[in-house]
Amino acid sequence: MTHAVESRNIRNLVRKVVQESSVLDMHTHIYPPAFGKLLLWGVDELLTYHYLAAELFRYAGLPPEEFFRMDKPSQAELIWQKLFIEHSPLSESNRGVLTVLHSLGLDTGKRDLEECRAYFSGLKAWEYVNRVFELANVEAVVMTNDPFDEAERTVWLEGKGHTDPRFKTALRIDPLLMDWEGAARRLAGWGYKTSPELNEKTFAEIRRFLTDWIEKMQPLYLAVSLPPSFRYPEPGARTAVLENCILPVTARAGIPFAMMIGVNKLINPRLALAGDGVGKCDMGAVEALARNFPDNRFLVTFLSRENQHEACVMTRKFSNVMLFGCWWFMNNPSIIREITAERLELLGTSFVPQHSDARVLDQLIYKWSHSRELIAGVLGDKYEDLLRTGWQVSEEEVRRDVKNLLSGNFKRFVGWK
Ligand code: FIX
Ligand code: ZN
Repeated sequence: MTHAVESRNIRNLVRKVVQESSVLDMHTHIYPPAFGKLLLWGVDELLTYHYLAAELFRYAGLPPEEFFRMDKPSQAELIWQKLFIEHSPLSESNRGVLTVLHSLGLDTGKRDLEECRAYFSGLKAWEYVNRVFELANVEAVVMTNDPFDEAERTVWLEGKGHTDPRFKTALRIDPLLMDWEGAARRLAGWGYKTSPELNEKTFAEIRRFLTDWIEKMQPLYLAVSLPPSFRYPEPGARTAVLENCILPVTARAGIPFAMMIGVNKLINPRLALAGDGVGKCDMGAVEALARNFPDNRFLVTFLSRENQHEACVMTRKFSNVMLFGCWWFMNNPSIIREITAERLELLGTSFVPQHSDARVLDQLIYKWSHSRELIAGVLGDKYEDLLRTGWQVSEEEVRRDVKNLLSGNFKRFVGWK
């Protein structure tokens, strides 16, 4: 063993390597400047992120409808006052805003929102994209590219989709599996001969739609968000579209299908994007898909903490499954520590520990700063346990393992070129 790391040094080495290793952020909602208003950035967008909006309504006796009628600066000022000034910003989403501002060199101790706003006023979007990617040490992100979203469709139909190699694509197809009747009408409007009746002709046209958009977007994977009630197989459109369209097309295209499972959409519709809830899903559905479609690859993440242990066990059984991220309500230090340890104990380094889900560009800074610290801490524990057996590791091996976790495992799984 060349240069075995001393046990007393392993923690510091792991922390250093995790900080230095760049990340491939495999699921986000951020876009390059060419996507126009789809790119959100700056302190007012940070403050009005739907995570904070949900928390605001717990303090401010304000009807959500009244809040959503306010303009963005007024929303941001109310959130700043209620969540940061009148109450200590202890929640993860609140702390995240301050991590971003502090990382940018702003003095959060002054609690001066106008001073923070002034920092952004002179910035160009492309300048800030470079600054954020550098500060977050992110080499590339995967977008969420939804052809059913008019603003997104327009960008691609105008040929502006591929403008920055740091922004990779993922084809998002929720309506096909969540609202087949509505999707059939949309596809028919775009010239696909689909009808709500799921027959071979319709299946062929759905496959043509998917193939057209795979050609246009060159996605690393196809993705969908599914409710806890998702079952497979089950009677109805969802299983039919999966079996006859999505799985054959992704297998032929050689790209994984990403299933993000556990969202109960709009449990409180008055909160809009902030109104979604969580539920435990049936792991048997994922096991059946992985078992019945061995030539397909599946990226999977689960929104409920109660699904995490069985997700690790399921992933052990299927090498065509890659478990990823601490998604949304899971993306909190207490849970990230718990499930990262569980995953290392059950899966070794054969998983993707995190994605940011950033919806505002600046969030890359805090989501990766917080996650790196947590992942390094748990990894340090595991290497210390390992060295206590007399096993030795080199710095190169630690760098190899960390690179696999932060980018290599995902790249190999999607056939990254
Ligand atoms: O379905 C998704 O991609 C979810 O991540 C989003 O809908 C959700 O709003 C989010 O951004 C959570 O972090
Ligand atoms: Zn997301």
